[in-house]
Order: sequence, then structure tokens, then C-alpha cells
Amino acid sequence: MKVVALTGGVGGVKLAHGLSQVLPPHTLTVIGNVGDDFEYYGLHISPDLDTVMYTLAGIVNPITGWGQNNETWQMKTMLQTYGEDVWFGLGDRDLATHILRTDWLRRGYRLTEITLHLAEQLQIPHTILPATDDRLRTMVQTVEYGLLPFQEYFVKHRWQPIVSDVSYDGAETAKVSPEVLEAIQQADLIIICPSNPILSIAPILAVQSMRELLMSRSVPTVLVSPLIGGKAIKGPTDKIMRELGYIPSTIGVVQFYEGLLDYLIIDVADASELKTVQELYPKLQILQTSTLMQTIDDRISLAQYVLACLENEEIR
Ligand code: FO1
Repeated sequence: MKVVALTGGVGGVKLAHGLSQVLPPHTLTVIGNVGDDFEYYGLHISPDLDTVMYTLAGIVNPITGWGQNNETWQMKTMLQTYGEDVWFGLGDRDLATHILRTDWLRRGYRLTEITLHLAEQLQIPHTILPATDDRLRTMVQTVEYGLLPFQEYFVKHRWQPIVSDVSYDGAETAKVSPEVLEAIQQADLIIICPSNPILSIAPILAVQSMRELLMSRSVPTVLVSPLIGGKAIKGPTDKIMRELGYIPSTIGVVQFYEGLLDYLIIDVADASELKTVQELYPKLQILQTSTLMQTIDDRISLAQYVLACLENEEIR
């Protein structure tokens, strides 16, 4: 069985991690968001790709969900000694990733080739792919500060500014890589992880022909809702949905993914919405379970529940 999972950062990656634990080696391809990428001190940073990679390699910082575990901060401290306002924390071990990625990009390697190489060196038995090798940057239009690159909105301003629009710079020319094309064409199941639809999954869907590619497959597409009881577990999902005019609830999330979904998995806390959503989307298979992932066992249980959708499909 070949599974493709679309994910952004910390939240969605938990499900990708659960899937990586239950699926046989080389049957899972995680397609990671690159809209969060940016240049920092001349280094190309790919936060969501690194969060996926570190998590699947078992070296992610378990508290923050990003960056490496057992990290030291000598480089950051020295920058501060030089008087720098280091608003984006680069740990010393994490720095090796950015140095290598930046050097290999400069030498002409594609982000995909670099990502595959790093993951292989970390002995990850699954595939991690950037959504595109082309430049794509999530830009956030805010009331207080005008247009902000994603990390300045998310980290520097701690996603507090009021958002009036989100755009995906470069999406009109960003192409699906051959590796992503092949992964989706060979997939038996496509999973949209519980990441922020607007900030993490939309930049993946914005890549040219990505939506058409996903919709062209006659295999099930499963979404695990990123909201529980209308709230995000962490981060600005419900806040930004509200600011952009989406209802921060199961209905708002399904509307956002219009037409892409065959299965929707919601938390039992949202059971009251099931009937309304089913009436609005009669063909949507709606399942409910506990979608809160606080432990590795939660991640594994949810992954097993999602994969059962496929068995269900075969039975249907
Ligand atoms: N998030 C923060 O809130 N503060 C940071 O200083 C920070 C540094 C950082 C370094 C490397 C990396 O891969 C991620 C980092 N993140 C940090 C998280 C990152 O901004 C978010 O994980 C994603 O961009 C959104 O999912």
C-alpha cells in the first residue's frame, strides 16, 4: 500500500509521525509545505521540511515540535553578543541542516534532492518531498504591519497581527516535481494531515496542477480536521479562519477543501456538527474518533484509524 500525506509544521506532522510508525518502510511519502521557507542570515531555511525530517528521524525537540533535541545555542548567543536581534532561533545542530541545504542549492541541486539526501543520512525509512522545487512563499497581509513574510508574522509577531489576506508568492509558476507527481500517481491513499488549512496546506495545493492531480486520482482522500471543538490545538488556525471569513468549525474546514475530500475524520467533541455537515456534503464519509495527539500512542492510534479508511474502502 502506498500512502501520501500532505502536512505543514508541528500539528500535522504528529499524524505523519504516527503513520511513519505503523506503515512498512518506503510506503509513506510525506509532502511538506515550503511556503514557510525564507532566507535568514543568507541561509535558506525550510522549517516545515525540517520539522517533518527531525520528527520522523526521532531527533525533534519534543517540547517545541520544531528544531532539534539536545540542542545548544552557541551560535545564536554569539550573534546576540554582536548586537543582533535574533528573532528566529537557530540551534547549533539545526544550523548544520541550513548550511548544507544552502550550499547544495548554490551548487545547483534541487530542494527535493537535498531533502532526500538529508533524510537518507538520518536513516528515515520513508520519503519526504517538498511540495515544489520552485520558489513559493506564503505572504500574510496584516492590519498592523502591512504585508509580512510568513516567519515574520508567525514568529517575530507571534501570529498576533490581524490578518486581512494570505497569498502564495510564486504559486502561479511553481510546478509539481517529478517525484511528487509519481508519489501521488502511485498512491493508494491520500491523507491531508491536521495542519492549518490556510497557512500550511493551501500553499501545497497552490502549486500548479497539484489540486487537479489530487482530484484526478480515484483513490480516497482523507482529511483529519485541524480543529477540535472549533479550536486549534496550537497556533492560529481558528483565529486566521475567522479573520479571513471562514467559520472556524468543521463546516468551515470542509468548505475550504471543497471537492477534494472523500473521508473526513473529526473529533468526538465535534459530533454535534456531523449531521449538518453530512446534509451539506452527502457523499462525504464522516468518521469520528479522538483526534487529539498528546502522546506517541495517540499518534499511532490516529494513524491506524485513518488507514482503516482504506480497508473500509476495499470492503465498500
Ligand atoms: N518557531 C518559533 O516560534 N520561534 C523560533 O525561534 C523558531 C525557530 C525555528 C528554527 C527552525 C525551524 O525549522 C523552525 C523554527 N520555528 C520557530 C518554527 C517555525 O516557525 C514553524 O514551525 C513553521 O514555520 C510553522 O509551522
